[in-house]
Amino acid sequence: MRILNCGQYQLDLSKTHVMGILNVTPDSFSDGGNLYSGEGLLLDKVLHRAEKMLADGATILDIGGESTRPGAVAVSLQEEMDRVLPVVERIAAELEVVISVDTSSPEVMTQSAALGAGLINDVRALGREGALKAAAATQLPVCLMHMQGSPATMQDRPVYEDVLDDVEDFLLQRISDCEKAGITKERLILDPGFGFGKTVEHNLRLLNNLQRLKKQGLPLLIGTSRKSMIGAVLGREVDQRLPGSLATVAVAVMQGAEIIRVHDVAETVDVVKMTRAVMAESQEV
Ligand code: YH5
Repeated sequence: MRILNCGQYQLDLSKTHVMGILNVTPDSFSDGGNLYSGEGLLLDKVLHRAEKMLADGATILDIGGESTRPGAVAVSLQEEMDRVLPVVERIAAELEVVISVDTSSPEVMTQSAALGAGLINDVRALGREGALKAAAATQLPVCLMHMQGSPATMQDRPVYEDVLDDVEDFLLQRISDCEKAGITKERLILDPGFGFGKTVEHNLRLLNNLQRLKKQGLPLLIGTSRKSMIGAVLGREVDQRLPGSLATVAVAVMQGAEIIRVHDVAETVDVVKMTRAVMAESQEV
């Protein structure tokens, strides 16, 4: 049985896991309802939203304090710590769920792990100074995501020789860098990084060819929820992208993605169940 050891919790990789997005950035306009008052982050509201996601069937919650949307400006380390750490601490104390921290900062990795986080999700694939070492020491699993460029400019004019080859080559290099730093393959998750330095065509090609990444034998995480590739195909604003997002989930589950990162947990859980039921048919006698 394939198992991912996330600190005190284990994830059974024969199942498809839904990871609920819990943004703790003041500018997360698309997430509905603000988690901030004039006084700052409202921890009770965050906890309430986390509980709802669990009740809806999420098995992982992804807590992020840095906006990595296209064009987003950098956040200071202190600001990121002030946003993320109290949330990790409170959820770890009150809920039974794997906590993922969406961070590129070594300090946030180290401190989140000490407070009970179970997974490191880094859109920069441990590329920051000190991140490989910090992540290695936590003993936690790490999601390595592909990005071309940086959030400030990545959508300006992304170009690839071949997006499938380039993403695969990058991730293979990072796997090797992780192994050298003492992070074994059993701890790694791969993610093609939808929307991170990619045109709509690049994103669609990646989604239609997830089997290529599956070949590495590592679990896959995909995050397409409400992203602009859906807006571009359907001509929908961000609050009208749920059906499009769900279609991408079915496509990813069919190709064996193990972790699906989404805003809309309840709807995604239904699509995952339905897709898995169809897939199970071929295994029956
Ligand atoms: C991801 O794909 N994405 S943050 C723009 C949007 C909607 C959503 C409205 N962290 C990923 O969710 N971590 C983010 O347009 C991630 N994989 C992993 N592993 C960006 C985001 C978003 C951006």
